[in-house]
Amino acid sequence: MNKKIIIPAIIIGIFAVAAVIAFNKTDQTAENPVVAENKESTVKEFTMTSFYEIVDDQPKPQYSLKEINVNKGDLVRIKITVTKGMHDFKIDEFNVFADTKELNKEYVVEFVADKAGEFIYYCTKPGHRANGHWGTLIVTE
Ligand SMILES: [Cu+2]
Repeated sequence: MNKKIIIPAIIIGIFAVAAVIAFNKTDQTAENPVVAENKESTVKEFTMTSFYEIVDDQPKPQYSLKEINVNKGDLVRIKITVTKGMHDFKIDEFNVFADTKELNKEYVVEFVADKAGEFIYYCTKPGHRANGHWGTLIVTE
């Protein structure tokens, strides 16, 4: 009589423990991506114009922002509007490129600054980088 009660009780007990373990595990895995997402979602947004002006009869192409500062891991969003000339926007190390060919249209590039250091963003049009169409992206560890 006793054994008939004890054995099912043990089995139910084992199931209950297994259920609690399984529940905790799903809970953990569900929580982790949320934590990771929060960590990555620090958005740093910048707005700049891209243009040229004439200085001493020479065209000086440039970005209105000469320096961009972010922290490693930030999601960097840069809004670029060309107001004069034909330009684009490139950062080699982050595989970022925007062919900003339409005047007065806002182009948006977005990337995660996943490495620290100083990087150059620049315009690939012939002669532009050499004439000043570039800036520095500083990613702090
Ligand atoms: Cu340019």
